[in-house]
Amino acid sequence: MSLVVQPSLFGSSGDLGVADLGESVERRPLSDGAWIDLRPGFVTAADELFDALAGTVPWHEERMHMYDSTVRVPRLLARYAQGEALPHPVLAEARSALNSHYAAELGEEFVSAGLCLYRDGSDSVAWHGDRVARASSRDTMVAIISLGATRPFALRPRSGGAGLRLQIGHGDLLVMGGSCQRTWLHAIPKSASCLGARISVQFRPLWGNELGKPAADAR
Ligand SMILES: O=C(O)CCC(=O)C(=O)O
Repeated sequence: MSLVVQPSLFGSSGDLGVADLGESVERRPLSDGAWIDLRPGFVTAADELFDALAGTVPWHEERMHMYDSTVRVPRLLARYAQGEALPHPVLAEARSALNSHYAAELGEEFVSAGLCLYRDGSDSVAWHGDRVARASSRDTMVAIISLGATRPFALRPRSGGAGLRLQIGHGDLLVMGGSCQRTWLHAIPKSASCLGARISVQFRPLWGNELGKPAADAR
């Protein structure tokens, strides 16, 4: 698989690991009890982590049913269930830092990791709320680390009205929390101007876990 990466745009340097959360996390309340947290630069030396994940994760393509046909899911995927070894030690470090920061508020720990590889701007994820979490009356969280090309992360209220588009960059952390999976939708839209590949790592607690979903209908 050949991927276009833009090392000149990557500003990371120093030790590979994760930075502090604490007061560096900025919370933005949304409507209906949803919120997002942002922590730019959470992963340090993020270009090395990108290269390691791009090269070693067993990425696979999935297909989904759409009306009367089966179509290719426009991104590559990998999933790590609770208890399964993560593909890089920095991801274990990130999950542990997230658990220290969020477990009291979340009421449980992040356990699983889903990985997406957007090979270029024609890969995307359509508007959705995570399948298990959106059907539940419980609030939950999804913590996403973004690596590689900056892509707009779009959010809009399910009930209509103004949404927002965040530019989530290399090494940044975004956490969707509260009622976000039930009351808001999110998407990574296709982008004609995106010049490189992007990897996202989504940490989920057991309650919001997407694992076990039928591959054909993820949304
Ligand atoms: O790639 C991302 O940042 C979002 C992925 C996502 O929404 C999902 O896998 O459900």
